[in-house]
Amino acid sequence: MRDLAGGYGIDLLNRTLRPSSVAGRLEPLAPSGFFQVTEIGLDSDHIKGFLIANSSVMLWRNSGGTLIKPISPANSSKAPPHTRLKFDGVAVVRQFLDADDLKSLAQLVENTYKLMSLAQIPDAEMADNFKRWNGVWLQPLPDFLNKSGSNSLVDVYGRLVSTISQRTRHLFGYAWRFYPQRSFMRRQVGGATVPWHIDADAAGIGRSQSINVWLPLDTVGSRLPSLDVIPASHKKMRTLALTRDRVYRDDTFAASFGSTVTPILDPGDALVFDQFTLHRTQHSAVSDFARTSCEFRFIKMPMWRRSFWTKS
Ligand SMILES: O=C(O)CCC(=O)C(=O)O
Repeated sequence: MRDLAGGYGIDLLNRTLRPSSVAGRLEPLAPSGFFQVTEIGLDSDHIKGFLIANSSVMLWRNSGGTLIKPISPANSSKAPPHTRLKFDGVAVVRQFLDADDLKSLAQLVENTYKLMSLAQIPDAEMADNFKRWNGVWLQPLPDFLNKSGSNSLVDVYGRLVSTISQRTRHLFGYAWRFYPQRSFMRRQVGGATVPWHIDADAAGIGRSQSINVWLPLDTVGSRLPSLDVIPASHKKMRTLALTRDRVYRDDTFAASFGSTVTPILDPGDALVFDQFTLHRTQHSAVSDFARTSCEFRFIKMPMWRRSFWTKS
């Protein structure tokens, strides 16, 4: 038996086995070369165990230990984030933000919510979204902050956009451009959850390529809900007609795309996913919670616009 406490890196979106909080042990399953992970204390209705060998992972659920399916090799912790994003449609990036940037983001969000609840919101759409789902769109945010006399927060916002854009481009490719029109902060209260969907239709992206850099400001995946995601669902979802009708929201429909993974994330970690990856608010979440997150979306320019962009 091999003790995991040394920080054995099983990725599987790091759902439970994390270097700092590993509670499991690896038992070699001769002669397969696989290892069985036991004693890992997973949620009863979710993944119960893994079989891993090099970069391949298989998992099974509670019911009778049946293997479900191999997870794409891209899920290996060794694969770089852009490879995981390409093959799985989702990648966890630990410490995407450093401690200072995280602190700035948390302060920006806190102060913005304070101002939004006190001040008049001149932008009608911004006011409506704040009222309906407690969301704060980023496109009109600098103007709102300026008009509220909070020029220093405009600077903080500008610096954060620049840092998050640079990091995204460094990890996922230099063609990605920040898309404030479809980016926002969200403070979910009272257990409001979002059902299965893809951002391409539900968030009205309207671009052929887009990713979401999802940054929770609370630890999620244990007491507070993370996101459930279905790795590799983006490949097939990309081929279907976009529709806002119920079919994408349906559990059976989503289950036909494969198993769900639910990463545990700390503030500063990012879950980065393709606009066609099926996801929802973690289903096993408690019914009454308050949790804050930011969604920085990025798009890729068409080739002709990219060369124009670089010249201008
Ligand atoms: O924050 C959540 O729980 C869901 C977020 C989400 O799925 C989205 O905005 O696309």
